[in-house]
Amino acid sequence: MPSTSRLGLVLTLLALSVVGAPPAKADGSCTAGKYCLWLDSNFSGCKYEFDRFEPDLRNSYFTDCPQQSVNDQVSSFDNTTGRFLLMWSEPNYKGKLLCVTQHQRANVPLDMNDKISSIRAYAFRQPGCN
Ligand SMILES: [Ca+2]
Repeated sequence: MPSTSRLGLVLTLLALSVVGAPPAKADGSCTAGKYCLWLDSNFSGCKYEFDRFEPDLRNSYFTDCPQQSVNDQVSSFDNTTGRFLLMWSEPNYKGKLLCVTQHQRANVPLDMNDKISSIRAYAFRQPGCN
């Protein structure tokens, strides 16, 4: 076998191993410009990364745990954007409200832990948020 085709085979195998790599494991990082939610506190467990409004988290599933609904399960979050996030305990932006500031990364307060059901982002701080 000429060395050039052997090199080609090696490169093909390398490419296949990259393509066939398993999806990224759950970790505590969040891509810049996205919002991230975790099933557990301290940015651990299943993660959901998104960048849109979420009127009803019953329709959303953790990226790395496709059977696990995000609804009523969120215990920590990371807002890597310059926007303000509002999180509600009920779908369609209703119920109890949790205000998240720009670039805030924290555990969900105890009174909202495992309750968040809808999320919306705003360019400006909203009434009802300090
Ligand atoms: Ca809820």
